[in-house]
Parts: sequence; structure tokens; C-alpha cells
Amino acid sequence: LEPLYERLREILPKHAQDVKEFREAHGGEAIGILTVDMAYGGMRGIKGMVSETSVLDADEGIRFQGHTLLELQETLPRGPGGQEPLPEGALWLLLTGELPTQKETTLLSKDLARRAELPHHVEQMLNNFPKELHPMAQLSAAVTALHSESKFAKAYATGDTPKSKYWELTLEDSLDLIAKLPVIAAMIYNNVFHNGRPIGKIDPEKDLGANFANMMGFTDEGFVDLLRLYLVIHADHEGGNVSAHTTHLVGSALSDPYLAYGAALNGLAGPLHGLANQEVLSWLTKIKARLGEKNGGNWQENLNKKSLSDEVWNTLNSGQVIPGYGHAVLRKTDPRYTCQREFALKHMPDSDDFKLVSMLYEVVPDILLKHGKAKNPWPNVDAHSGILLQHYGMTEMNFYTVLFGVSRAIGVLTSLVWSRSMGLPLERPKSMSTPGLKAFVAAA
Ligand code: CMX
Repeated sequence: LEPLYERLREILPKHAQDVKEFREAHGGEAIGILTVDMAYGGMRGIKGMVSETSVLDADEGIRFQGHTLLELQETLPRGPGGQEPLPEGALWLLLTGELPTQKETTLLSKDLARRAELPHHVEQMLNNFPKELHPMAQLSAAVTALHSESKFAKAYATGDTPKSKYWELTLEDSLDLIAKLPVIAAMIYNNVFHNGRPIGKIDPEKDLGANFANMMGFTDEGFVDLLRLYLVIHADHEGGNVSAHTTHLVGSALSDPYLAYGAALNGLAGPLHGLANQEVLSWLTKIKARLGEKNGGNWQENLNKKSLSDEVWNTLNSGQVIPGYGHAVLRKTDPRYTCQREFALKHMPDSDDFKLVSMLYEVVPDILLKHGKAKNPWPNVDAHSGILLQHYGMTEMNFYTVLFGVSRAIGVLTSLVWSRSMGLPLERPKSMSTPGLKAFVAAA
């Protein structure tokens, strides 16, 4: 992988120098104000950290190193016979800020295939987990246990590793981890849902998405392409979301990438974050059951805007959120939703589930506006992903967040490499107590 390392040895120190000069010239300038509500309100709107790999615009959605997802669908190299971008290409772009060639992407695919093997103790651990343990808990435990492989931790422990080497060691661990995640995920899938079916061997000639799909027993080209798209669009969402922020925070203590990402996965497993894709599907399943209740299970016959509106209001009136809708930053339809909708229009326009999701898109935003709480009534990434996976036969909904977890590593670990190259310090914001805040406001 020397060409990638060579490129990064030029790009990252230059960027670190640029940041140093920028801080020397403008380090004291204000970039916002803080209010009492922000301190209580989950720090929404506080510009309090730097993340170089991607930036989220409230209206336009995410840009990876300046590129929108729709652009990347056009410009990133594709897999053999496929129409969707390769996650390896997104990884190269997030690391370097440059669009990779097909050759560079293939180089990365082969390198990742070479790094994919798991240590025996992690395989054993996965095989010993009870099937009832949620796949996300299995994933986070296995990633944490991979700490045994950390080149960063080993080098740090020697006591004579200069700080200038930290980013390379972080990158080594990150690439190892990104390569191993599909293997862990496939083992979890096969153990929990397919009686421990062996995952088979990684094919060094295939890309990450194809190998991942094959290890889980899926060979359909449509599914392989969907998985590539899925792994690209979930990869990064700037620095403040729970999984990215956790990786950054834990990594800032110089915990190695395995420990940092293990922690992030525990946040991704929450229903307000990555678990929402599972929640969406179980919500849709309940809706279908109710629509088909008096109709011998034929829910399609009762599918109309009125019946769906009633279901949405029932959910809201029982005090629950509508999963897959709303966002802490976005204020328009998530382009990650749109990418998946386009995929569905191309590959499954007649699917009943797609009709259900599309009709929800027509009714939910107006209802959320009337409900008057959510600041963003539009769908996010999780509103669509489940029914695409269902279409290709991946029906086990409590596995879905694991796919998110395989993907999210690409963005947040890349960001960790950038953070180490800039020498960003231990993260330690100031917290206040309510009496302290009251005293502060009274004295102001
Ligand atoms: N349905 C019902 N109410 C909602 C809502 C939804 N989809 N989205 C927000 N609200 C409510 C909030 O619960 C909050 O109510 P309270 O004041 O009673 O606490 C109010 O509207 C204001 O919330 P907000 O500022 O609009 O949203 P937040 O930034 O607090 O939360 C999010 C964002 C995503 C957690 C929230 O929209 C939500 O719970 N959505 C459903 C879960 C979901 O889809 N999560 C996936 C997010 C995508 C990702 O992780 O990438």
C-alpha cells in the first residue's frame, strides 16, 4: 500500500503545518456564542471540534471531502459488473481528499483482503456468544478484543515512539480493523441466524463488499451492489454524531483504534442513532400486521394515506418517535435516503414494501409538522435501508445496525488518522452544574 502511504506523508504533514499557521494567525478569534440552552441541549449548534473528512450541511446533506453522495455515485470506481461505488474508493477519498483511480481502489481492495484474518481468540469468543446476545453487543465486544492486535498500543508501550509516527500507526490499526469488520460481522450473522454456517474464505481478487456479501451467503449481484452502496453512504457524517464523536473522544485519550471504535459501536447501538434502522423495520412490520388484521393478512389492500396517517398518529400519541424521521442537524430529506430511493426505483419499483415506505414519505412530514415537535420532519438514512435488505432476503432486522457498524468505521477511523496527524489533544470540555450556571447568569 506504499502509494497511499507516500501520498499521505505529503498531504498530512502539510495540512498539520497549515493548521498550525492558521491557529497562530487566528487562534483567538470567536466562532460562535454559547447559550444556557446549548449546555442543556446536547451541545446542538456548538462549533466545538474539528473533523476534516466530511461536513454536513443542514439542507444539502453530507459531503465527503467536498463531494456530495450523488457526485460520488457517479465518480468513484465501481465493482466488476456493478453500478454502485466501491467503499474502498470512499476510504481512499476520505483519507487523502483525492478521488482514487480504479487502480488505486483495487490496490486498497487487495490490501484489505490481506488484512482480514481474525486472531483465534476473537473467533473463539464470537463462537461462544449466546445467540440471544444482540449482534451489536457481539460486534463491539469483538472489536474491543482486537486490541490484542494493536500496532499503535504496542509502539506506544515501548515509550520511544515519536508523536510524528502516531498517525501511521493509527492508520495501520484502522486499515486492519476495517478489513476485519466484515469477517466479524459475517461470523455474527452466520452464528446467530444460520446455525454457525462457516463464512468461507476471503477471495483476494474480490472487493470488500463482494467478499462481505459472499461470507454471509449472498451471491446475488444486486445485493452485492446494494451492500457497496450501503457501505459508502453510511461511512461518515461529520464529527458530532454519537459514533464519530465517541471515536474522537476515546481516541483523544490515545486509546488505540480498536478501543475507540469499540466504544463508538456501543453508541451506534442506541435507538436514537444506528439502531433506528432496526426500529424502522419492526415499526413497518407492526403497521403491516395491523393493516392486514381484518383482512387475512392482506395489508396491501388497506394501504392508503388515511390508514397510514392513523398509524403514524397512533405511534406519536403513544409517546414514541417515528423511527427514520428527524435529525439533529439535517433540515431536508437526507440524501442518503434519496440514494436508496433511487436504488429502489431502479431495482424494485413494484415491491409492496417500497410502496409502503414511499407512501410514508408522503404522509409523515406533514404529520410531524402538525405534531409540532420535531425540528426536521423529513426522513433520514434509516427510513429506507431495511426494506432494500429485505428485498434481497436479508430479513433479520436486528442485524441491520451491524452493517452500519461495518461502514461507519471507514469515516470515523479515517478522521482519527487526521486527528493524530494534527496532534489534536485530549478532549476535555468544561461542564457546569445548574447552581454554577445560575450564578454565572446572575453575575453577567
Ligand atoms: N418522531 C417524533 N418526535 C420526534 C421525532 C420523530 N421522528 N424527531 C424528533 N422528535 C421530537 C423529539 O423527541 C423532541 O421531543 P421532546 O422535546 O419531547 O424531547 C423534539 O421533537 C425536538 O427534537 P429535535 O430537536 O427535532 O431532534 P433531536 O436533535 O433532539 O433528535 C433524532 C434527533 C434523530 C434523535 C430524532 O429526530 C429522533 O428521535 N428520530 C427518530 C429516531 C431516528 O430516526 N434516529 C436516526 C438518526 C439518524 C442517524 O443516527 O444517523
